[in-house]
Amino acid sequence: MVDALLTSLGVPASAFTEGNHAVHTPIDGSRIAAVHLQGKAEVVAKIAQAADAFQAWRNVPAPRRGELVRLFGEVLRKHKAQLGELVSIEAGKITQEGLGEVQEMIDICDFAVGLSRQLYGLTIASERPGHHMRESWHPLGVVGVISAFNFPVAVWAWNTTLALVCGDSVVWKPSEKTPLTALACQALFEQALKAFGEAPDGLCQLVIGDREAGEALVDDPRVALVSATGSTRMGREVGPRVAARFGRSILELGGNNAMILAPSADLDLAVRGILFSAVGTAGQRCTTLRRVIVHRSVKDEVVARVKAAYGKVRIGDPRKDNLIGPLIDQQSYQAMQDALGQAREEGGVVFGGERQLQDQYPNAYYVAPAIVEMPGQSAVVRHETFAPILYVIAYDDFEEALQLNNEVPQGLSSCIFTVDVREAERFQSASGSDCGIANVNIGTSGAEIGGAFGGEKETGGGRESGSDAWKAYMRRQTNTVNYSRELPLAQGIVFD
Ligand code: UN1
Repeated sequence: MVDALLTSLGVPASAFTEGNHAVHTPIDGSRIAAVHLQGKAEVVAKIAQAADAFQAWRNVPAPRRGELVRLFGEVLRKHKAQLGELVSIEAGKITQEGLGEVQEMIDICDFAVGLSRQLYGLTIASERPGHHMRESWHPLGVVGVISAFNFPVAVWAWNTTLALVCGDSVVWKPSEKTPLTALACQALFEQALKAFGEAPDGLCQLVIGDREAGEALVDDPRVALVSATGSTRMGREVGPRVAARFGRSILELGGNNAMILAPSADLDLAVRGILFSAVGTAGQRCTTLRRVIVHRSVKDEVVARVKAAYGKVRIGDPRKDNLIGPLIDQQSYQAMQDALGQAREEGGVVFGGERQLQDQYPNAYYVAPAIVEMPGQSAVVRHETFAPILYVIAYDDFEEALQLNNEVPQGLSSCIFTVDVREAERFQSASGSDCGIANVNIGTSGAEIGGAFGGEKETGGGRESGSDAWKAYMRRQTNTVNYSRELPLAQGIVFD
């Protein structure tokens, strides 16, 4: 299924046929490739190479570093269709979303190229005569990127393009569930390197491995920054381990994203917003809409309309004309069924959620998206289940809705549908949503790359992608220069 595709993307056959680790497609559960899992020694060797590459790369002028990323963007534009298709095969995303993910890579390339001429520092007024102060941003070191199956290529690109223009080298450990897209990204990046011609060897490394490989990356003091995207459980291990060696981390972990649906909302818009956010990517985005907090006066109508839409949504092979592809694997399916069982025990009324197409695909896990009307925000609602389950909770008073929005351990994305400007502004104010993303009249998922991406609380606090997220990939230096013939001391101290 994938051999020709991988070859067309420049991946050598030995990389996906000769390994000890089987790769399956979630489309029908069949085995599509085998890759070699690398252990600690191989990871350590790659980190050493990346550390050497950093020594040279940090001295290349930033706009020149940007040129490498510009070339990579061109390579991606040329291979968008093939890489998008590979994302569909390996991660199960529908064609539109596979292509969208590659577009997200192209967008971040453009952003990073512009940034390569804008790594601005500050000038600071000195309190001393004949002195000036400034703040400079310097390359940081080796950046370790740990990414998840659900955005197998874009999240790597967010991190890598910024790291490269910032003068860093990169070692990437993708999810074991999606090594093929990673091999393809590496092959495409090598095309850009070739066109660029003068990058140091080992600038961007790929490690296909399991937990052992991840640990080697997390624990190595040469890895200055670990940017990890995945579950809160993973982040709970990675964060303290990196901190224990005084490394830096960017954590982008679980979300439990809500929509407040106010009585004034444009319901047509809201239902469309719910549909894309809740069932897109089969509910497997960190930004997936998991909770609708809806005003009691419109609840029945909203639930009826969402159910009607859910009933019509086409489920099946993500490369065909469908809107929902498969879950990534059997464990995901089991986790979804367990959550639905728990929801029933906690008083929930479940609509949908059943397995689909089982006869056609006995080894793949397609599900109908589920809507669960809950009496309140019980334990199951507070937990992130990575599947298309949408909990619906009624509210009477706006303050109560805000409280429900914030009363979960995670803090990634949130939104409100309202035409009441007071509610919209309050939602985005200091005492409004406590999430890293707070939208008005659009859903919780599908953010553009231009904004900083990430969230608070158990989401981990990190920011990737746009705005000034680049600063996390550099080290800040404060410079004070004396151009006088005196040596005045700060704070007026006399020390003669
Ligand atoms: C993720 O699921 O880890 O905002 C990233 C979105 C995408 C990124 C999701 N741009 O839904």
